[in-house]
This record gives sequence, C-alpha cells and structure tokens, in this order.
Amino acid sequence: MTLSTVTLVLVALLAFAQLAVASPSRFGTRGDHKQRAAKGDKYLIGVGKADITGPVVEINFGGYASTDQVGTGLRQRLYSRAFIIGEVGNPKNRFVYLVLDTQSGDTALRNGILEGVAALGSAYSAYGKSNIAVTGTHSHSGPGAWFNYLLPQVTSLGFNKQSYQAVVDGAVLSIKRAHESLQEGYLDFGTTKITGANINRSLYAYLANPAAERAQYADDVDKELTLLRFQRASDLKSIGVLTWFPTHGTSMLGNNTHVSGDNKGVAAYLFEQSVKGSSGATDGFVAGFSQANVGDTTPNVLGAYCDDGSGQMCTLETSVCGDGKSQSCHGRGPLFQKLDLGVSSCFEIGQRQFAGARSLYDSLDSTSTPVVGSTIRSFHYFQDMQYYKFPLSNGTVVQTCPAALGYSFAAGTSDGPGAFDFTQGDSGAPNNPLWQVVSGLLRVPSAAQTACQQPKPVLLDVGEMSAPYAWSPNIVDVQTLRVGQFLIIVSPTEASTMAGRRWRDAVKSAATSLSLTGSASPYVVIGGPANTYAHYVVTPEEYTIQRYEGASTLYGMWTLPAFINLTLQALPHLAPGATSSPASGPSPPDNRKNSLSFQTGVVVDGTPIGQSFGQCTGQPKAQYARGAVVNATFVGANPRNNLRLEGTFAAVERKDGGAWKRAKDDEDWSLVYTWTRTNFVLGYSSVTIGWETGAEDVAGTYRIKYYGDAKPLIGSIKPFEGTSGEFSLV
Ligand SMILES: *[C@@H]1O[C@H](CO)[C@@H](O)[C@H](O)[C@H]1NC(C)=O
Ligand SMILES: *[C@@H]1O[C@H](CO)[C@@H](O)[C@H](O)[C@H]1NC(C)=O
Ligand SMILES: *[C@@H]1O[C@H](CO)[C@@H](O)[C@H](O)[C@H]1NC(C)=O
Ligand SMILES: *[C@@H]1O[C@H](CO)[C@@H](O)[C@H](O)[C@H]1NC(C)=O
Ligand SMILES: CC(=O)N[C@H]1CO[C@H](CO)[C@@H](O)[C@@H]1O
Repeated sequence: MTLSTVTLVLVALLAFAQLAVASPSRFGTRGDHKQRAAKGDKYLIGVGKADITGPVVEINFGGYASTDQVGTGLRQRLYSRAFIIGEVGNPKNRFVYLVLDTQSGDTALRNGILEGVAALGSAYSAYGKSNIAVTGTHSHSGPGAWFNYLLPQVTSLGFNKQSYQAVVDGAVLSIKRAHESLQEGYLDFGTTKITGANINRSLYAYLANPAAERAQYADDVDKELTLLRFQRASDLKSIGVLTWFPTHGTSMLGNNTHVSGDNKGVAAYLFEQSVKGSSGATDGFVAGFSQANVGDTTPNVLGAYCDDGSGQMCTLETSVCGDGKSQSCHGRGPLFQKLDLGVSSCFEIGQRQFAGARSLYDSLDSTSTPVVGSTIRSFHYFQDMQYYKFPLSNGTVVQTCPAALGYSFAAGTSDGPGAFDFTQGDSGAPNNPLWQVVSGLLRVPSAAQTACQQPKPVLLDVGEMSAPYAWSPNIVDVQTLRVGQFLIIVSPTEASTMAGRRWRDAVKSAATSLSLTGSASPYVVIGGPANTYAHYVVTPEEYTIQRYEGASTLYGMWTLPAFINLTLQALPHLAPGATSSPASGPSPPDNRKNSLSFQTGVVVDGTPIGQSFGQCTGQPKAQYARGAVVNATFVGANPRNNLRLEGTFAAVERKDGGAWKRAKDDEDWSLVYTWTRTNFVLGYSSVTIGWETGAEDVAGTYRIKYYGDAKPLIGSIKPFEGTSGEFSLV
C-alpha cells in the first residue's frame, strides 16, 4: 500500500464514521428495521415468471454438445424470470432483464421474443431491442435445438420449432406478467461471499495473468454474489430478487437425461419456496439467479479426477490422465460419491447459492446500499467482429477475427469431455445425419484468418463458413443496462473470471470519469451468456495458453479488449439526459426459417391390447417411510404431443378430509417423470413417476397422478389422466 492509499482509506473511514453519527437511521443494525428510513429513489418495478419447458423427450440437450444426451423425462420445469425497472417520471425509460433456465441467450430466441412482445400491442411499445436483455442461466440440462447458428444445432440434428417456441412464448408471457405487475418501489443491493459453490477449472490459464493483477484478489474465481432486491412502495413487501454469481450449470452430468434448470434452477426454486407465506414477500415473488463471469468456473468443487482407476487428479496444464487423453478426466461435485448422475451435487450447489442469497436478503434492511439516481438507460447495438480494428490502452492498434474454434475445443473440459464428439471421429463421419450433410463443407482457414487467430491453431473455421447457413455468430450484441448507480454488462460470451473483472473494472472507471452516476459510486455486474451465444472470452494472457476456454474465444486474442472498447464507446448513451442511441449496426443472419431439421415428429401412440392410456400398471406399495422413493408406472404417451406449459405431467396428491390436494408437481425437484418407449412400431410407451420423499414431507395418505396426451394415427391428440392407488407415508 502506498502512502496515498492509506490516506484515502483513512479519509473514507472518517467520512463513514461521520455519516453514521449524522444519520443513525441509515445504518441501523439488524432487527432495527423501523429506524431505517433511507430507501433510495423510487422506480417502477415489476417481476414475472412463466414456464418455458420444451420437449422433454427425444430432443438433444443444449450445453454438453453430446449427441447421446437426449431427453427421457423431467425433473424440474424450466422458467423464464422477467425483471422490469422503469423511471417513474418517464416510463419510456425502462429495461427488461430476462433470466432463462437455458444454456444461453440466442439470436433466434431473441428475435422471437422481440416479435412476441411487439405483438402484445401498443401498451408494450416501450420495450424493444435496446432494452430487453435475454440471458441464460447456462443450465446444461434443458432441451436444445432452438439455436440460430448451425454449430450448436449439429448434435440436436438441427432446429426444432416446438423447442424454440416453448422458450419464446414463455419468455414473452413472463414479460407480460412483469409488465402487468409494474408499480412504484425501491431497489437496494448487497453482496455476500458464497463458499463451496465454485472453483476454477482452468487454473493453469488463470496463472498466466500478471502476478500483480492476481495479487489483488483473494480467490482465483469470484466468490461474491450480488443481490438486487425489488421492494414495492405501498407496503415495503419484496416482490423479487435478482442475483449474479458465477458457477457453471454443469452439476448435472453429461449422461443425465432428465430436464432441469441445474444448480441455478434449484437455487431459484428454494428461494421462491422459502418466502411463500412470509409477511415480507408478495405472492408473486420471483427469484432470479443469473449467471456472471462463468467461463472458467465449475460447480464440481472437489476438483477433477481421472476415472481410470488411478485415483489421480488430472494434470494441471492440460487436464489429461495417464493415457494422455481428457476422456476419463471428470470434475467431482460435492456429493460425487452418490452415483446419481449429479443430482445430489446439483441440489447441494443450488442450496449453497440459495443459503447465501437468503441470509444476505435477511440482512438487507441493515446492510444494503440503496439504488439512487432516477436515470434508467440502456443501449444495444450489433457489431461485426470480423477484423474490427481498435487501439489498446497503450495505443497499439489490434484487431479481432472471424469466429474460429481451436484444437482444445474438441477436448472439452473436466465438466464434459469431448464436446462435439464428431471432431474426435478420426475413423470418419460419426453417426449423425446432420453432420453427414455439413461435414463436406468444412474449410481450411484463409491465410488472413490463420494469422489473425494466432496463437490459436484453428480447428473449426466457423466464422468463414456460411453454407448452408452461418455456423457461428460473427455479428455480436453489445448491450449494457443502467438503473441509478447500478450497471449491468450483458455479455454474449462466457467471460473467464479475470476477463469479467477487467470488463467490470473498465466500465466502473469509465462511468466514474464520465460522472454517469452522480455522487454515488458506480456498481457493475456482468450477466450472460446473453442475446446470442458467442462461446467464451478470456484475457489475452489466458488466450496464449489455449485451454478449452481460450480455444473457444471466437474472435482471437483481442476479443476481450474489443468487447471492452465496444462497451466503453457507447457508455455516454447511459448518461442522465442522454436521449440518443448508438447506430444499430449490421443485422445478424436470421436462420429460423432456413435451418435444417432432422428430428422426426410423433407418429402415433398406442397401448398394448387390454390396456388404456393412463392405466397404472405398477402400483406403489401400501406404505413408505419418509426418505423412501415412491414409484408408480403408467401406460404412457409421448409428452411431445402437448408440452403442458404452465401445467404438469406429474403430481402427488394428499388426502385432506374428503378432498385430494396437490402436494407436488413438475416444479418440484423431488418429483421425477420418466418416459420410456416400449414398442417403436406400435407407439407403446410407459411413464414412471418417482417421488423422492424426505423428512420435510408430512405424513399422510397420498396418490400419484399422471397427465398425458395421446396421438392416434388419424384424428386429434386427446388428453388423459392416470391415478395410482393410495399409499401412506409415515
Ligand atoms: C455418468 O457419468 C459419470 C461421469 O462420467 C460416471 O462416473 C457415471 O458412471 C456415469 N453414470 C452412468 C449411469 O452412466
Ligand atoms: C475504441 O476503438 C475505436 C476505434 O475502433 C476508437 O476510436 C475508440 O477511441 C476506442 N474507444 C475506447 C473507449 O477505447
Ligand atoms: C501494447 O500492449 C500490447 C499487449 O500487451 C503489446 O503486445 C504491445 O507490444 C504494446 N505496445 C507497445 C507500444 O508497448
Ligand atoms: C423408480 O423408477 C425409476 C425410474 O424408472 C428407477 O430408476 C428407480 O430404480 C425406481 N425406484 C424404485 C425404488 O423402484
Ligand atoms: C479458490 C479455488 O477454487 N481454487 C481452485 C482452483 O482450481 C484448482 C484446480 O482445479 C483447485 O485445486 C483450487 O482449489
């Protein structure tokens, strides 16, 4: 520490002490709620939540890019959570932050959402491309096949309209609900350290950053969670919270085939459950757990080990095992001993984020920073990253490149080895009909591209391939939102820990020098992956290491400085009084109409002779002790016939006097729906509904319900219900 920093700290401490004396109400202690008067400025605030669960069977999951990971059922429905913040005096100035339980935001989804909101009519004219941010929680356990670009469509055999439409419709509905709930209220925020929910999965690359820079941080991943609280003015009840914390949505392993929102989905569910019926929160309370600088983080906090019998950890430098390959290197979640495809570890990592967020929430009345300053602004523009030239801070002019993936991309990470298995297929084409169509179109990178991407050895020159349509985005979304002193960088990439820090710091210091936030110090978070999926961004130093994240930094060594330059350039548009927007930039290609699609639809559902749809063929036992798994099996039909959005496939009902009351449904983590095809030709299938009971469940008499829809060969799809026999839980 230099002398001047010491002086500064002393001055700050003195100022704080004086303030504390001058206005005790502002710094009241815990339990001292009534004394705290300062609430910051008033805003229009609204929250909304809606179901986005696409086809839960027979569609490949988005995230691990493994052709084999195809849905067989549902553990927890997926949601869109919408948060709207607007100026009271000028309601045109507002933004929408969406948190989708998806792998990422995406150009196809974003286009669909913008069109859907526009179709809601003139009351929604304040919402548009500048002020809607479409972020994903980065769950790797939801149906994919909604991506705009060809590369992430490969493992899902193309684009699937039903999968896409479910996300779009639910996102639009969540915005509608948030809009309808708009009212005056306050915002405040706080931070807390979450231990045990993330570690660094690319430490070797992180260590390439300058020692002096690393020395500024206690941890090699960000452990801080930021929580923004939405409180309505009328009675100071909370209507929602929005949090940011980085950890990959890879707690559920790559061989899990049940849909879920992974650890962020668990955290949001636990938070929303925890405030049900509490006097401080409203009925429609929504908890958003948004992703942050997630790039090099993993929820597999015990570290990465070789599943080859050696018991060794994978190598630091390249994450390989004794055979020199990455295939047997797997990250271990906190409860990895439970061989349940990551379910227990996933719940635990979700629980750890929830617990931290909840205790922070409980302390906010005495510890939070109020959001102040009436200004709400946002900007969004498109930037073509092909050979974008700009100066680094030392004046040297550098450039970005057309998108490309390096060799390490094929090796994957310890969270999921061997992404895009086709790249490993040295014996020829893998068994993937889409790949057979497009693999002939692979090209050798141009000389300019090869030079530009140095030192990345190019494996897939995706940015220079546009046949049959673009493989990856070259045109990216640049977006930032601002309410009072709170700024949100909306990143299309998964930023590494240090990349996120540099990006946030650059925005913070530029906002300070532009005096964007008046007397309040700017506070900056980064949310994503959002708006389109542009893979990763690492620091230039990390890029030279070319691990998975560096190999997946699409636009070359200078991608991060370019994103920072592009964000800072437009920052003046967030100033109070600013009325202009940046030029909207070139439009990215819209591949929704021309995408290939090799998935087949449902042909027919049938039942074995003598059986009927919904018939319970595997009854539960008469009695279970709490902690046991209750199973019931039914004659089933394909759930793709009707997604039952805002509804449920499975339920547990409890006998309450003479009536049956619903105790669990598809939203509950402990209720698991599994669909199995038993005869392909005749369309027979069975459904097993499993209820993992626990100590928290009340003893009583229960039954299991199954809701399905069957498709005859001719005629329309018909709904049906199944009901198990009664059983008691003791
Ligand atoms: C799922 O994958 C994990 C990690 O690769 C492995 O340890 C486990 O045995 C697999 N489980 C099944 C049922 O295949
Ligand atoms: C960003 O790059 C442009 C050139 O493309 C340059 O004119 C501008 O000064 C840079 N802005 C910042 C904030 O670095
Ligand atoms: C500016 O910084 C970059 C990145 O560290 C470096 O490659 C370049 O040589 C520097 N330029 C000058 C003039 O020092
Ligand atoms: C319940 O059903 C699931 C899914 O079919 C199965 O994996 C599990 O073994 C069954 N459990 C019991 C206790 O029967
Ligand atoms: C603070 C932290 O999470 N450190 C971890 C970074 O990654 C290495 C290797 O995976 C771990 O050993 C550290 O514990």
